[in-house]
Amino acid sequence: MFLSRTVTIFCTTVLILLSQTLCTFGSVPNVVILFADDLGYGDLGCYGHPTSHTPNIDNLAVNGLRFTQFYSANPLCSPSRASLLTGRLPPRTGVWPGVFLPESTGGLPHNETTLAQILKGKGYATAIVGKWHLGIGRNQEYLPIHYGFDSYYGIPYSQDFCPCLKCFYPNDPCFNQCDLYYTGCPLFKDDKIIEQPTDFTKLEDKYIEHATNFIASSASKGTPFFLYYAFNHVHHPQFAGKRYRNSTSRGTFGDSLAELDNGVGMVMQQLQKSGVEGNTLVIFTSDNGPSLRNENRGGNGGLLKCGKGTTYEGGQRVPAIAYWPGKIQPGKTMELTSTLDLLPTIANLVNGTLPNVTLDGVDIGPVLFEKGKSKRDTFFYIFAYADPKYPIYAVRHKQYKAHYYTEGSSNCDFTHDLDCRPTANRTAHNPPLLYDLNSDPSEQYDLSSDPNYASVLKELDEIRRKFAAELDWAPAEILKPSDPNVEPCCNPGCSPRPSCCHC
Ligand code: CSN
Ligand code: MG
Repeated sequence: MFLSRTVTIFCTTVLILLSQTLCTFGSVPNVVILFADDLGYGDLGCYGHPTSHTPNIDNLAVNGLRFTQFYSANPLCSPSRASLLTGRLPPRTGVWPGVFLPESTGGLPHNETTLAQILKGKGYATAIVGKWHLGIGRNQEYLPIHYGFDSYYGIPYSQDFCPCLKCFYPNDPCFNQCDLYYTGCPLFKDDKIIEQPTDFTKLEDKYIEHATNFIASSASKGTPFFLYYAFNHVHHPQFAGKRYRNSTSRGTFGDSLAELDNGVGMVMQQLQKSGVEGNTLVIFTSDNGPSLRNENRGGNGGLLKCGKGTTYEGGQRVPAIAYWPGKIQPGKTMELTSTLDLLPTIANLVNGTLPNVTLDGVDIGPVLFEKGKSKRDTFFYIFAYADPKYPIYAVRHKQYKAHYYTEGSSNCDFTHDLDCRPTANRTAHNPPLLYDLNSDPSEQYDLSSDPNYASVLKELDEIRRKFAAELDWAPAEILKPSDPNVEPCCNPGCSPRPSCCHC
């Protein structure tokens, strides 16, 4: 009697465990994050650009969910990327102020938990292809393979931090300023440099090959996978290979964007070929708004004010599309959402363990899967060159946004709006500038002197004070001293630098 009961319980337990294993095995989705660099709200065909050629991304938008109020965590590259991978704002990650340079000794602190580590904990294969920009380190301790990624293939920072030799096939020079005093752009495989200087005209094809091989091999093994494909496109200097040079009517920016779009298409094609499209969550978005310092070779923020580097809408509201046939209904959502929300959303989706730290993201699963409301009703804008003395430049709560400080950016030089340019020094606003983003997404009509909005101002100010008081600032990683030996060189110890770093 006792024995048979034990056997029954044992057998039932085994059955439950077995069926759970089988069911989770079939249902744990793959995750693909396609992350563009400096792509503005107005740059894609599906966001209204008249001459961009983005058929693959537009197809994701038609068959997926397109966001109209999705925010990158910060208007600049390194802080934005740290926040994407951790779900935490730059003061908490320590990735402030500004961006890592090739000789920076700092990087994403190792006590941060990345989305890759969470997924690794659930048995995922993980890969990053493309731009990292979260540090290299004296002993390469800040490269992605130390943050939960099984493999890395890419250039670890922006391609203007290298002398730009040739950007377009067959032999077109690169436009815009590139830093001639740095070593040639290093292409890393894991922690080894395999090419220096990198040939931009062949780069995207190599990225595509790595990304699609990773999908194919993970899928054939039946291993769930996480691919983080961080394009160097469409950051300046723009580049593209043979097929895309002069392929669009939008000039060099359009050519670079068309090549990015092809990368998206090749990833989607591989997901189909490997039979995993129906079991993969794909997110496409951008690290920050458009660079507006390159005149007609720059990006476009559409109807939003200013761009990269600023806390106006153009700096942080970015295009975003979520795609998962059968799970995400096609359409458009106006829900307030952010790159900060991806970590908690994906962690919950796969039943992963959230790190025991303060997160700035919320689970937006209901927005993705149920046409529901976002749990987020507030967004805090922190300047690109964050400073604890001026911790929060602007707050959005529901449709209202108050700017307590505004400042232009070198990334927006030459644009028509003087508020965006580097000559617009930090300006404190008391009362703050107040905009209703539902009726005025372009931030043109300040409501702060209208007595009808006094209570809105008061509420926003309370939210801001409370958050500023609670916000902890990790030591500034980007202010760590620089060391020329950190700058990647395939011939360590050679001279004369930088030209000897040529392999
Ligand atoms: S970023 O772009 O690295 O993608 O953020 O390439 O803000 O001084 C930003 N900046 C060079 C850049 C300089 C960049 C800056
Ligand atoms: Mg960027």
